[in-house]
Amino acid sequence: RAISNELSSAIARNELCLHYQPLAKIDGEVIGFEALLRWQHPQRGMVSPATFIPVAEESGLIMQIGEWALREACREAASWSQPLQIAVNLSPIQFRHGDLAGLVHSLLLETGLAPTRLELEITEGVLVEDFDRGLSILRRLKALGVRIAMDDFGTGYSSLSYMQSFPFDKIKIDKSFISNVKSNPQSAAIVRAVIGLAHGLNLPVLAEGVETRPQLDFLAGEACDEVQGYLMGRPQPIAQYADLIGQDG
Ligand code: G
Ligand code: G
Ligand code: MN
Ligand code: NA
Repeated sequence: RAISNELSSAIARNELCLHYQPLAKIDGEVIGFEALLRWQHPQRGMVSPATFIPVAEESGLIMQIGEWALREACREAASWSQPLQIAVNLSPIQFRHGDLAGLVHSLLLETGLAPTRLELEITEGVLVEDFDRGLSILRRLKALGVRIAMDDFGTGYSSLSYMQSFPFDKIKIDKSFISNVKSNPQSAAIVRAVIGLAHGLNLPVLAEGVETRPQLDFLAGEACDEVQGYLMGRPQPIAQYADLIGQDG
């Protein structure tokens, strides 16, 4: 069967789950987790979101899957003893249809999660596709008290122009820059410049895809605020991080 057909029944069959990856201060203190979708397919095994998110976006299933991920992440985080941040990725398609701000509002009420603990990660696609609509939804989300992070920063077309349109709460530097930071002076210069840009805008900046100690040391030397990557912790079922969320069960 085509993957899009199977995807349409994945929620009902309980085949989707979330893995959680730590978000840390540069000194290593864990301040939250990013929720990352996983599809446990009965025959294909673990299907990467890099494969099925584009399929879900094309078929429109991203509306249901995105709502499922948001509800599940909020519900999970609301159960933790520690009031850590929970970051959830949004697809630009979720801004195009339906009532995203209304959905987030009702999910916060439904789960009891404090709005300030929720961070929504968006890419500039949200503002490329329909600027006025995207901006208006972002403003309504912000008015709810949730935080908005610009994800994959540096990989799009004109990231800079969007930085003056909306008060983002965080910039996440794409991992493609971090992986080359010790081998490529251009990458190092870009990372340094993006950190400078973020700080000039009074925004904290997070480096994604930190895998090695030398990368971490470079980022600390550049006063990067936060880090995420295999060095600090892989995306895993939340049970693997029970000590961090204050549940030892
Ligand atoms: O998790 P990696 O773990 O392989 O994720 C691959 C891609 O899938 C990333 O670009 C990530 O942002 C995206 N992704 C993971 N989970 C979600 C989700 O819940 N919603 C959306 N829209 N994208 C997600
Ligand atoms: O697009 P977004 O930034 O949401 O996606 C995060 C992606 O990065 C996920 O696929 C996640 O599994 C992956 N990731 C997280 N940490 C690392 C890392 O240290 N190295 C690599 N190569 N990928 C990572
Ligand atoms: Mn992300
Ligand atoms: Na990213």
